[in-house]
Amino acid sequence: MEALSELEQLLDHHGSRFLEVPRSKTPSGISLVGVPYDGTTSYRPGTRFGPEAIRAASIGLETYSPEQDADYTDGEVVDLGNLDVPYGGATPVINQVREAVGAIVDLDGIPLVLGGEHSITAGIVEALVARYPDLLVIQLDAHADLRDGYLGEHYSHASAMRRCLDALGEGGQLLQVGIRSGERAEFQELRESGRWLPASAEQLHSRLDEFSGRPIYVTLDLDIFDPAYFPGTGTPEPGGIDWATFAALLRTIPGDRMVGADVMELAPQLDTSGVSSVLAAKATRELIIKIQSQG
Ligand SMILES: [Mn+2]
Repeated sequence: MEALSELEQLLDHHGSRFLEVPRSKTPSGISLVGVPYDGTTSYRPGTRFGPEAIRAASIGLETYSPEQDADYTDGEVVDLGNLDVPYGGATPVINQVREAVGAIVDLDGIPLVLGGEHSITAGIVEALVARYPDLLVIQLDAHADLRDGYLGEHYSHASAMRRCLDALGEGGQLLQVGIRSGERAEFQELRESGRWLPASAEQLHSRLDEFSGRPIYVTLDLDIFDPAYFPGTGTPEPGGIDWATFAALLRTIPGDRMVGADVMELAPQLDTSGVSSVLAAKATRELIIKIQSQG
């Protein structure tokens, strides 16, 4: 029960909710938690407004997914609300995320984290690796995020995957899908490491064969989508994917092995049409249903 009271202290229980998912202070099944933080954002800020925008936009969505022929109400889902994070440097926030996700996992919840900026993922993965040392992280993203710190910040959002690799150590694995932006050294590492693959369902499917039976974490940086479909993000990068490609990628991932996921980098005010928030909410619904699915 210690983890539960610790978690309760970390959560803010006001505000809207995702679809019709009940608010709860206790993790149960898939447990949504928002992290409204954008303190290391290097270009255009605003992802701190992501979690609430995803919840607000979800009102326009159905609970049923035709693509997966399932309804999220078929399984257990709760919305824990947002972490009450301090603004400023990233380290206190990452510590809080690690503690909260650790508590969710200790209470047998499956974390589904709504960002916020991508640096947050390091705290999540650090917590998950403690429970799942052979974790496979699948990164869907435009950016390599392999810098070893950026602009003086160890936990920068430009270092998200470097910090995840630190956490994964020898036992864990990372696949970096759809990456199309980074510096020369990052791409050299991507090519040499074998971790890099295009946003192709066929290629992801065949790579996943190497990791059969391992627990999977999916980190979705929404800027993997083309700015034409998803302009509401801080560092948009032309040349991205469309919804159909995302759905195909998701189909290849075995949901019954997923131990968590996140949806990062929505900056809702950068898209006055609101469509980016709707896409983020739909991606969140699809991830919930994917985790609930047996395949
Ligand atoms: Mn990115």
